[in-house]
Amino acid sequence: LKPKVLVESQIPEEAEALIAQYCDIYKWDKHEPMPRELLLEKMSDIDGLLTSSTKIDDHFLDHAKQLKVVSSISVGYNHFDLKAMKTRGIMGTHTPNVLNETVADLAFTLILSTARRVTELDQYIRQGQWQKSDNESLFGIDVHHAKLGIIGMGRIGEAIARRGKFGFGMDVVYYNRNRKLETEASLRVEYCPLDELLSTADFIVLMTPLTKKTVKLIGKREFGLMKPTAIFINVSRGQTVDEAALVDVLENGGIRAAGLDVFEEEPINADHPLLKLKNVVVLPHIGSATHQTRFDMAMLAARNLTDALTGQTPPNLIEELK
Ligand code: 8YV
Repeated sequence: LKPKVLVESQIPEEAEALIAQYCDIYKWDKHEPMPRELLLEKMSDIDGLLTSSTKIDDHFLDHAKQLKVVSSISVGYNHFDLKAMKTRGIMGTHTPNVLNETVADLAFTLILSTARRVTELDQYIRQGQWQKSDNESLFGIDVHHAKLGIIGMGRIGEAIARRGKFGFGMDVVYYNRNRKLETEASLRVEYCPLDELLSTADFIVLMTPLTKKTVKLIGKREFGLMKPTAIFINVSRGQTVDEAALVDVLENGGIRAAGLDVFEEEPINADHPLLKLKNVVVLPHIGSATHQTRFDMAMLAARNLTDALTGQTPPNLIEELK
């Protein structure tokens, strides 16, 4: 008898075919997320779940008595209650590495588009405001040779640092829970205490995972330390930032601009005050969303799932669950 798998996310045929070699698949193939009630009902005889963001907590696990593994198509796993999973011996896997360069590209997209006001000026043309003469009111700031401060120097942070250092000649500093001496040597970047980074960087990129310790890591006090010319970029999780404080500081000219791929609540409400601000560039959580990278992530998640269900150690078992 094959193990039963619930595939809750949209995945490519190739990933499905890989899973089908070893498992019986129940597939949710609608675009909207599977309703929680239906999901809980389905979980009663499921051995493995393939998901992207479903919250795995005690309540969920109470409905999933057969469950052995949750394989997430994401590098972040803040939707996993690690304690609940560990207590019950449930494996959890994620998809690191394959998205590093893609997410770093997106971070730079936000850096460049906030600095050079790309979305604002795109609107300016579309609204028929382009006059013949060049005009100082359209000017932006330089990215090249500016100071880049990266908060969270993991694999993606390093890919961002490399672009900044070697692509744009930036002065790159980072803050991380622990120092990364090898990274400092290979990328020629410097460790910097958080407050000093906040008060000196021209571009501040938040790239930390969301954990109990990083909830609202950047709030009123931290925004207050930033230079009025600073640009703040968030490509991690919305909850790492106090969004109300961000709105405040942007409205009051406390910083120059913000580039955001993530929000406290997703999808963000179309009436949200952030969306009224010209100096904010927003994207709908697409950091890893290229065809190739999402394909690679789905294949890796499928591999993690099938390995776990065929008695092998999946390649990307979450560290805290080992
Ligand atoms: C995920 C992400 O695809 O990997 C992550 O942690 O944020 C994205 O790449 C997304 O979370 C899926 O919902």
